[in-house]
Amino acid sequence: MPKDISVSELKKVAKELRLNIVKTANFAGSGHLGGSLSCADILAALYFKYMNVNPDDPAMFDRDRFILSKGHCALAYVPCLAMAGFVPMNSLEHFNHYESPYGMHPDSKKVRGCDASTGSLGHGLPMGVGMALGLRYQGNDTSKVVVLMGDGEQDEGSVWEGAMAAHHYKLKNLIAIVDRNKMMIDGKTEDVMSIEPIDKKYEAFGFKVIVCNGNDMADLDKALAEAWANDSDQPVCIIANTEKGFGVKRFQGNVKWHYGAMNSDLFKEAVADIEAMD
Ligand SMILES: Cc1ncc(C[n+]2csc(CCOP(=O)(O)OP(=O)(O)O)c2C)c(N)n1
Repeated sequence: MPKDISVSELKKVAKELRLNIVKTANFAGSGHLGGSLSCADILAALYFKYMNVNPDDPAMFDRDRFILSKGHCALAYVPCLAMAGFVPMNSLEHFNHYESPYGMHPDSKKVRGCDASTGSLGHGLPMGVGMALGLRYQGNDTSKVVVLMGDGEQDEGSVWEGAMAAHHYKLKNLIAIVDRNKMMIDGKTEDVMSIEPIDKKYEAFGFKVIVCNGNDMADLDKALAEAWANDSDQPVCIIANTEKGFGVKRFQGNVKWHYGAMNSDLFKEAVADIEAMD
């Protein structure tokens, strides 16, 4: 059951998450800023409104499961888990440091509240299929399994094997989200390996497809509400149109900021840009 939290409150959460993303990158020395900032609204809406999760009991059986298939964006995920109470906020200061529980990719054995170790792209959707089937076999037909993927990640063949299985097994509790920020590591998706029409592809694979603006909280909230209320026997795929680096002008739509390190001036500029967001 989604929590009663307004769009404007969720926007504030997303803004705070963006600030924590750039602060954590600053602690770490570098990070995947572009893809972390593009998906901040999605994570904020999932963890603060939609997903049934409990920081006091991270392994509770009836929780919703989340898989960060674009695992390089632990830079957004771990700060979100900290804000949601799963890990201490001050532990972010050691992100990606030697012997820290947090590397650039999340490790479910080390990060409290993390359901799946990821980083090798293309594995989250097949893992999500396994989790959703496992829940069904255990008699749980209410928990959602949410998988957040990148758009460049769609180039991995295993995504489509997972999609085929999700439809075959009628995994109606599975929600795939594609962070459609139009860029991957080395350029625009449509230049490197065209994925369009991505909505039609998921439709053809048997998904109920919802397209939204993933950086507009009101639109995203509508899309997630529809996904949560899915009463068909189809898995759901949300194509969330976003912008890489959203929130920091210098990073926005700039593939050079897929991964990078900020000097102190740039860090201050990034914080100021985010603080100026409405
Ligand atoms: C199997 C695999 N190949 C290569 C990489 C290296 N890699 C890390 S991020 C990235 C680009 C991913 O692009 P996208 O999925 O669009 O992510 P986003 O733009 O949202 O950060 C690549 C190729 C990886 N993590 N896994």
